[in-house]
Amino acid sequence: MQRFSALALIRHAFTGHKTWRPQWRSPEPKPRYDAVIIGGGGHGLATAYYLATEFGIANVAVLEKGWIGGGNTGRNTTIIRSNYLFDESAALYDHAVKLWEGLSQALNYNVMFSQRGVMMLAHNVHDQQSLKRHVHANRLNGVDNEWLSAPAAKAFCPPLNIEASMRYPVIGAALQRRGGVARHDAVAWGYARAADALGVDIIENCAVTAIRRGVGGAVEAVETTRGAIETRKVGVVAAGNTSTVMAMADLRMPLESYPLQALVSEPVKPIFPCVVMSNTIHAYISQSDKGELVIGAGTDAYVSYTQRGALHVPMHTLEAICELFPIFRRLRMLRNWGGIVDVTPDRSPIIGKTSVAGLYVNCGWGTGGFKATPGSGHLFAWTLAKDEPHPINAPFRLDRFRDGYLIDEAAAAAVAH
Ligand code: FAD
Ligand code: PYC
Repeated sequence: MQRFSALALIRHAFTGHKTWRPQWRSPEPKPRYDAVIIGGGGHGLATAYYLATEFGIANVAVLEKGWIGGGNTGRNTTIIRSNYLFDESAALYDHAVKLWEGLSQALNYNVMFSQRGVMMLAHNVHDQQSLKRHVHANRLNGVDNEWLSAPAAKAFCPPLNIEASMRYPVIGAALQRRGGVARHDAVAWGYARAADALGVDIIENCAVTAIRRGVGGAVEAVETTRGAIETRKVGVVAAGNTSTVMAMADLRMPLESYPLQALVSEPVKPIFPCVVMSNTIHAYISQSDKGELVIGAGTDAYVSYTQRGALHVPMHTLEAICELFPIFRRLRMLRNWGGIVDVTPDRSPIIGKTSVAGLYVNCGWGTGGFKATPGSGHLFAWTLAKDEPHPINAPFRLDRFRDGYLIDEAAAAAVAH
């Protein structure tokens, strides 16, 4: 005769789960996976990789509604830097830069990380004061950053226009030499291949549609377009879509989703040696190894879930690029696209536990999470494995918005938006 626990019967009566099973008095059956990661972008795949390599947890599934790297990971302008103002942020992003420095070797996959330097331009006294403040704060935190005069900035990046007659003349720049770029697809593929080899299941075309919770509200499974999957730990890493996924567990997130755009030119011979960003006149640019100039535009002014944005946004960026680099005026643009970024009120990410047992979240990277990919994956894996944050991600907890402990990194992280 089957015997049911009273709790199981009550749960069935109140939740009406379609796949309810008799609860034997013997121990609960082991769930299918030790952990499920929702989102097969760089951050999700890196999380699975570090769960397997650092914490010996390889019985993990990464669920991706489209194809791996098809979200922001494959849509960004790949700028990597750690020149953030606040101590918490500098520690977070520099943790990532240090992992980038050994990533191709660790994954045995060339992610084409190139530390060619990231230069941020100053166009007025306010920019100069703000960027110098960053230089000093970074150096106190052991993060490299240096101030360049306008002629020194031009020597570092010869196509740069430093004519005093410009509408927004360049009066100096902050240079982080350890900053640079990487190949975005390769980051997703490298982590995926390495995680797969360690036993992680990566399941594409598998959208999560519900998060099922059991006794006490703890996570017990996810429902997907390919069936239900049992697990007691779910990590949500679904940039741009975080609010909709978290709503499946009845959690409201302090996030807004915006389209952010980028574009590339026709390929040309190597001409642009570094990364240049101008927050004030809204432009950032580098050259990919294929030869295309990679140009970042801004976010739309209002929220949306479309992976495209308004045309006037990249047009405005191109005006700024032509003024800063007149040599590019006759280049043709090949294509433009958008991605959905989710933005917190203090422009800093959220990496941590939630009020739902077994549910963890990693989001809010806004316009700047590509550079964080290895660090984010490593810290999120730690948090999932130990059920507590690493000291580096402890300040980035979700409930900081409840008690007002805001990091407020907007000035450094919001780039040209
Ligand atoms: P994603 O790669 O977006 O992965 C999330 C995945 O979750 C997606 O693949 C999505 O399909 C999946 N998903 C969503 N919902 C579900 C569901 N219900 N079920 C299953 N899967 C789901 N950052 C920088 O540091 N430097 C830059 O230069 C830079 N430039 C940028 C330029 C643009 C145009 C854009 C759009 C972003 C830029 N960023 C930049 C930001 C950066 O791209 C992101 O912060 C980062 O890539 C986020 O990585 P991710 O792995 O969290 O997200
Ligand atoms: O965070 O460096 C950055 C960045 C550049 C473009 C978009 N984000």
